[in-house]
Amino acid sequence: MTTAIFPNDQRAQLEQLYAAMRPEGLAPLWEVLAALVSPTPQSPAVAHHWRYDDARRHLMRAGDLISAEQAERRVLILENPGLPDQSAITPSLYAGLQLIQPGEVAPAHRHTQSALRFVMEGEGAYTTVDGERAVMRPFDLVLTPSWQWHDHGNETAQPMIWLDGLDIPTVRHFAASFAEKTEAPVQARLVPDDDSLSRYGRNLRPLRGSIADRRPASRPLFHYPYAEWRRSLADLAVGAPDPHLGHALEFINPADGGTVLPTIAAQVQLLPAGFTTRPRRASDGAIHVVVEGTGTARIGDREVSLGARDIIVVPSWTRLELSADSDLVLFSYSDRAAQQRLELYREDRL
Ligand code: 1HN
Repeated sequence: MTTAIFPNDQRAQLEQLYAAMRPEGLAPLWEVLAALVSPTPQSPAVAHHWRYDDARRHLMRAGDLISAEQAERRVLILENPGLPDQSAITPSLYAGLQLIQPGEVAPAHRHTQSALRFVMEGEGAYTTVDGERAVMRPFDLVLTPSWQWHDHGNETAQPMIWLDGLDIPTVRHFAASFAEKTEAPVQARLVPDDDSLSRYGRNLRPLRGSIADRRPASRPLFHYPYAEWRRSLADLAVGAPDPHLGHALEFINPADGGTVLPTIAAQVQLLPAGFTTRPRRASDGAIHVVVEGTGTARIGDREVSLGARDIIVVPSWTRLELSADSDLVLFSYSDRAAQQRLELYREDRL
């Protein structure tokens, strides 16, 4: 309340006016303008760190108490402490850790929310996207684009855990959620496993209009295996690291060279042992996952030590500085894709 700028009698009369107009759906802009149009981003999200082993312990306990089928999706939401009860890790994004036990299935459904999965542990379970299985290995990236059917299954003997990243708060913001389920819990396999990797993942595509061109033209690829992105990152790391990013690669949609999803961008970084980035801030809210190595993240005025598979969230316009003890490999995703489409994205290299 900006009471100080108004004399007392004016204040009282204004308050009377506000009370009279409120039931008619009217409110004074001048009381809220400065907060609405802040000179720089003021995120309600806070920096936070989830230790993988701690989260995993609770997730495995959930595995004892509820089946994947009963839960539909057995997931622990990574809730930002600054956004309680909103199922949000940033104002626009969601993150969760999902467990599929041996023999379980997570039944088929589709929704307008776009999703990515980043595999944390386990090998050989699958996600089926529109009739095609992606067989998942640790640190693979798998997409389920908006409105594509997807179910998960684990026919291996080990638990499978991955990080789910979705644009749930963004879709909620637009009140644009649509969802439906199939009759059968598991989709039929319509094509060989990882068919789209060979058709669209090697700088080739089936001739347009041919029967082999079955994936949507705008989003043909949905599996980015660790074995492939890690090799590219290793080859890149022969050169000099970028002072603010280290060695960094973005996952792209081969159809247009743009972000993997319309709302979500994804990337990997390698910081050589002993390297510290220069500080940087950006208007996207980002989630980082430790793939290899150990180090330190300074996020605003917080400092956290990074261990295997730990997850951190960096809110919009928060200074980030990363240090690597050993070679540090990080995966991250953020709402940069949506911000760029809306012409909002900015970054500042300090
Ligand atoms: C979803 O479809 C999955 O398919 C995981 O595994 C988490 C959270 C909210 C809404 C849909 C999945 C989800 C989700």
